[in-house]
Amino acid sequence: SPPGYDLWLGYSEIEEPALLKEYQNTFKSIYFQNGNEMLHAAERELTTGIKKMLRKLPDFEKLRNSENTVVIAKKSNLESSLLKRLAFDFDQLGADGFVIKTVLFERKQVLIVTANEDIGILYGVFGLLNLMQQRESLKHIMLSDAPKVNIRMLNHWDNLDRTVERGYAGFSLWNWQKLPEYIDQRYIDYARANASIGINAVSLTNVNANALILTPAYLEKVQALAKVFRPYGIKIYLTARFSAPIEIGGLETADPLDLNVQNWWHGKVKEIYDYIPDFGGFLVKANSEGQPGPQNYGRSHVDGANMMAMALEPFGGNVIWRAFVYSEHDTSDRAKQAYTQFVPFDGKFRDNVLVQTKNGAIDFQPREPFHPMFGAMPKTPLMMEFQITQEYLGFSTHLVFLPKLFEEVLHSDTYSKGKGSTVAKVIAGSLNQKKLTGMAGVANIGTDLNWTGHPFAQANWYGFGRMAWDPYLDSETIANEWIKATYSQNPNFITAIKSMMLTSREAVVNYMNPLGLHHIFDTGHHYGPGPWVSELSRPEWNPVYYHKADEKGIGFNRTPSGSDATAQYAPELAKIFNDPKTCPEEYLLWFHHLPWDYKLKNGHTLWDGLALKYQQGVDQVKTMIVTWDDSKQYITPEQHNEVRMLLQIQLREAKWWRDACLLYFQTFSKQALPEGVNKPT
Ligand code: GCW
Repeated sequence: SPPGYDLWLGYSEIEEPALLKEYQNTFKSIYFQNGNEMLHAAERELTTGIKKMLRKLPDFEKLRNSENTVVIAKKSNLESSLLKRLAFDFDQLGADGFVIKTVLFERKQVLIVTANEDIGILYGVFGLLNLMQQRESLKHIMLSDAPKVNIRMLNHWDNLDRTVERGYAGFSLWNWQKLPEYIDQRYIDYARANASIGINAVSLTNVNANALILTPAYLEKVQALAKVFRPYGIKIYLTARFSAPIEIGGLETADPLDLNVQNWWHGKVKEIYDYIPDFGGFLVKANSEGQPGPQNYGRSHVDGANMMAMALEPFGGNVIWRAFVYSEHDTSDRAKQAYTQFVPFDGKFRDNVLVQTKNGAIDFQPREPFHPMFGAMPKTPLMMEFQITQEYLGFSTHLVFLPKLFEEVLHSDTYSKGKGSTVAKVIAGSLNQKKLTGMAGVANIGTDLNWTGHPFAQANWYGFGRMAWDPYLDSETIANEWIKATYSQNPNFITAIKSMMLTSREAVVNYMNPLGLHHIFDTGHHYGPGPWVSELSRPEWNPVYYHKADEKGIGFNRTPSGSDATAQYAPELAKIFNDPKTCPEEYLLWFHHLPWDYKLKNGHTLWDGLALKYQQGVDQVKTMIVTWDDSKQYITPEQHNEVRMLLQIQLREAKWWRDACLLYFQTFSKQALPEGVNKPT
């Protein structure tokens, strides 16, 4: 396969002789329970992995016998004597969980992979392959794992013409023209990659939706994809355009309280389930950025979401209703609007509705404080929406390891039930005893040979999946796993590249949006810097709205003397954010408008400190380049070169950000650059 195509499923050969020997002894004779297409998919994956890692294939047996050194079967298929040996409480596994354990059975070591359900076996096999890719000994292995979140989902923003909104890795994978007959191998490999990290849901189409996806001509094609994804435990969701009853249904209205509209959705849902019996449900962007919605008819988000929920309920489907709303008619702080619109509806949504909320209150910035809604809707299943595609983080050109960002958000404390009420607990449902939980990531995947454009952007897909499975995982563990599975087992390489990845997120914050600055991107494409006044009509689409720089100072006052957005957080937090002395400096200008000579904690003035942060970002990219060049010997020249070239662009653009922002802000601060900050060239 072309470079990077295999993602983290390269299954590189085991080189350490002792470990190779151990594995060869372990995998002498494998009993793999026969069964449906899901078990077959799992068995195929194990075969591929073992063949590549061990160079030779052991016997796979369909009949259990005393020679078996590996037993892979559901609990219901294990003999009671073996179960006894295993001594494991299967209740904790649920449907998706698995256990991998080596036991002494009839005087032989037997490695067991077991689960309650087929899907647990699939995840268990990927878990086993992961252990081998991590070069873990299996001699005394005892690993049990189960996901902490129900819906672990990718949101593709793919249009039917195969362009991808905010996509930087080629065109959409979905070849609508050739579907349903032509099944691209990529669909299968995509499903494998997702299953390997536990992703179990995908929404195929852009949230800025085209109603045509709900017509039979397309449903047939979606059905074909569903068939490919099913053995890998992946359910399909579709984006539902709220005005679809008008556009494809011939009705005059899409009013959710209109009986004809309700009937239309009931009929449509039934039709979809005829094609796809395990259809997941709808993902809806309504009354946001010009998309139609219930408010067009004077109805509320609850009216809209519940109307669709009722249609889906009989079939077990869900509505994922997005909370990313802000309006040109609302002149209050944009950061406050979603909370204002949604929090009063807490407890009013039907049971199969999840409200999907972006990690921050503005829009996928390099850094934002967590969205205050996460601490304010205890009666509603809140689903996290992260952006894996790097709309505001240098597209697929800049190396930025996003699990650092995800972790920061998930570890944030909402204080909604006192200290320790983290966002992770809200998402995992443990804080408010939620039965339905979810996490979505806006995909960064396209037709590029390596799927994601930047080879390191693969780590963001990988890391998202791992954190959706377990929101308490830390980013360092994820980086470690990914490097080993993707690049190399060499400890020097791993140490160096891990530290490069872990600093990369702070670097991008520093050279783009330090000290809580946000949305100072060039208008429309959001790639380079553009803090100056833009041509756009809506004030909140104008970067000056966000930084509010003037001769006196810079920043957005969101304290009670300003927009009072801090009041949307728990009182403990609001208090911390309201005082610039206690407000974490990474959020300083998010919450405060401060004079240019305001003293930062390190003693620098705000102007000097800001300039030094921009410089630090540039320097961090320089260090990344040194690290990468020093690691050349551990990878192939091609692997080295592609990232080397990308890092050169990143460095040039980090300087561009620094120079553009500092020159612009300097027109207000009217101060010289401090020592240590390079002058624009
Ligand atoms: O981040 C903004 C993007 C839009 C996107 C929107 C959303 C799909 O600039 O391209 O539209 O958010 O999340 O709905």
